[in-house]
Amino acid sequence: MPLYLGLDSSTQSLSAIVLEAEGDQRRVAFESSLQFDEALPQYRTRHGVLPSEDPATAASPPLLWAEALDIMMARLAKSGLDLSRLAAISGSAQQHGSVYLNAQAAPTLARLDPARPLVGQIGGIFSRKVAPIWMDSSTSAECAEIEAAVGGEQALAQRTGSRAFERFTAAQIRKFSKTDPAAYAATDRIHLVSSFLATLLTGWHAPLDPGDASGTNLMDLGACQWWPEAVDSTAGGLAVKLPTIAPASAVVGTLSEYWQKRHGLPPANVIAWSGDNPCSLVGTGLVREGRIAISLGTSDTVFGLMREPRVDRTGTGHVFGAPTGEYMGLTCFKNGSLAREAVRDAFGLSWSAFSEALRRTAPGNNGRILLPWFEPEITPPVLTPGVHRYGFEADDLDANVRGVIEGQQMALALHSRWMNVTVDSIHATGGAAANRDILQVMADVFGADVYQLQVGNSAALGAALRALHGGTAAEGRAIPWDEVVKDFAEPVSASRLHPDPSRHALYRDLIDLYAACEVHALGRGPDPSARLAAFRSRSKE
Ligand code: XUL
Repeated sequence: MPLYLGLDSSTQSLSAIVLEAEGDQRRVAFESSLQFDEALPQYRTRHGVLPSEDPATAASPPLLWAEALDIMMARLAKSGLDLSRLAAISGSAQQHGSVYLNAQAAPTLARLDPARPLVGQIGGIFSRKVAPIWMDSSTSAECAEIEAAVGGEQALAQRTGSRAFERFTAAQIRKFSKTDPAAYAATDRIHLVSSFLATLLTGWHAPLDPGDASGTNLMDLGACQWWPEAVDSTAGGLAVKLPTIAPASAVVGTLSEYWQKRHGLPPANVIAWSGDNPCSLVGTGLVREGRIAISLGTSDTVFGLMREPRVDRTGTGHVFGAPTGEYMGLTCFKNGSLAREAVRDAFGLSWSAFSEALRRTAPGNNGRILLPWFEPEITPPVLTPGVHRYGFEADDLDANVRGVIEGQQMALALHSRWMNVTVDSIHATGGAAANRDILQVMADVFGADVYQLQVGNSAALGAALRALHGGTAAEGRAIPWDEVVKDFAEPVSASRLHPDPSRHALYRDLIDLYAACEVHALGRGPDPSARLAAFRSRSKE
């Protein structure tokens, strides 16, 4: 029976899932994960990111991702699986991050020595040692410049699916071209994390898929090709430095001889890699419109499939290409797991003590609200971090625990309204989706059933399912998406959490107050403290 490998290079870790599948017989045959900070401490990352004095900048070493890939392939080789059956590989990667390669990259990757580790051989292929990643918010000036050059925010959003965002690749490339023009000139190819890792596997410059390319602010969403106006407005000479864009299910090469000889792997097809969110769309089984998924990971994201691109006129969300060839709507929050951890650590709690605090506090937090901006935030845009507490102090354990979870869930609900989806059920994924107390708050805030999924890492699973989809299509036996995700990405019915109608009614009111707190904290509206006090006395009646 053929095997399909999905890899997921996220902010903090690299994971792998191997599926064994033929007809109705299908199972997860291998799963493994390595945390960057622990497995590769020599890179000195914290949560996968290089320390920086400036909270607005965030970068990671691309060599770290390459070394992790080599280690994971070695683990796979030792898994005991009959890898001669490995038919196809695909991958998922954190979105937006960019890797800058010089002209040495192509010849170096074409003649790697399988007797030696990858990392010792590719040190010379980078024109920039670090890769700016999605957590970077240092490019507001470049965003404004790009929008002005293409005719404004709406023009850019209509064409590319998003207004200019600091973490998107166009603004990052522009900043690099301005601050280090010599290194920019020495750059032969700019990959996203996804296409960089695919390139390491195939040994030549791999194309990008439309899902990840739509996270650059450079792709024409309708044509699934680079939009020359945005490309030319971003940096001089950029067009020739960008990879090509291929359909998400395209075979972009085969596993190069390096991997075959080094780890005893076959010349398996490599299917275009994509971003973690497009992969998670498949990994949470959302191949039909009408349901949404919420991923509670390093970033918290809310997303769903769209048949037609409905661009967000408020400028909050994004429309990306979906692996099915359709579209997906997405809103991203930077203060995800690190914000939950910040509260847990501030009180020295274990996760079970954190959950206990959540259980013993009243839904609605007695009208107390926390805006969880521990780091600069993406949604809404907050460049200077700062946690805002309305009605309580920083040392109140219970109010902070409930405050961070309710604040995040209300922000997810508020800022996904633009997608215009009637949400009756949510597929929950990401590390924190294992916590049913958090998911109950999600169900109550959204007024929707919430399901957990069998496979926790939906991005890695989605990558493996994309390998299955692309791999079988390449052999001329294409499988419809419904069947691809069947069994693997189905919600577990026994895991269903129902919303409580009275709690949902309470959150429907509180969410307006949450929105008022956001507007106030951003300096654009009055202090809502009196409204919160009125809410508190009403809920005591
Ligand atoms: C999405 C986004 C994050 C990253 C990291 O737009 O920035 O979700 O993909 O996971």
